[in-house]
Amino acid sequence: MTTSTPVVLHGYHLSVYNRVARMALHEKGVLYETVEVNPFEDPLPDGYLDLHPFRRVPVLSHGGFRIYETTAITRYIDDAFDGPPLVPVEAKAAARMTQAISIIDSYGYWPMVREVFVQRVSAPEQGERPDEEIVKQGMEASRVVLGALETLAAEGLCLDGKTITLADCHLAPMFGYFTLAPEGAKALAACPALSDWWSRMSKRSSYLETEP
Ligand SMILES: N[C@@H](CCC(=O)N[C@@H](CS)C(=O)NCC(=O)O)C(=O)O
Repeated sequence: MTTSTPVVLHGYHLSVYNRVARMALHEKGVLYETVEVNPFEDPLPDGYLDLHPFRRVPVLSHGGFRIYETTAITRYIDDAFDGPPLVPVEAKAAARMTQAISIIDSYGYWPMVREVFVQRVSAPEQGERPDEEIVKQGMEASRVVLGALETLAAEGLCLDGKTITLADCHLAPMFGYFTLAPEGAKALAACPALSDWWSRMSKRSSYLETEP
């Protein structure tokens, strides 16, 4: 399959995981089309469950090849297309990249995005009062995640904001939302290596061009 085969990303414009995939496509310089699917709507568009039985976004389609789960999607993007490699060749750096992605997926997404960001930023935008108990609980869990990622960033094998990897693409959209909450921005400021990473990443064109 060549790069002239159409690349289509089914996703929701506000979704962090959709933006992760878009950032990887931008970093590789891949041209793609988007199909808007809001996974929170019921019912989902006809046939969507055939693309993603777990009712999530995104799904990538490249010719007849379809794939869901963002980590698999971004790995495919890195392997299938020309452009700068997004997975380090060196074993320890590659392992740290995978570790950072796994940390944010397993322990970061829910508290940072679905608790802190949704309650502090989205709820008031929709005229709702934030649930302070959920924000507090989300911040407690998020601080553990920031601490773990600060250790990785300080070590220097990933998240240096200069050599871009799939971990940068995976983390940046979540940090973008998290830092819109004042307590999120304050907690990040207490992590010097991660703050350095974020000040570079948040100015990167792949991040800016994929702004929801
Ligand atoms: N494990 C999935 C997670 C994707 C995910 O949770 N996407 C969110 C949007 S950011 C979603 O579709 N949420 C719908 C829901 O929770 O019902 C992946 O890596 O792609």
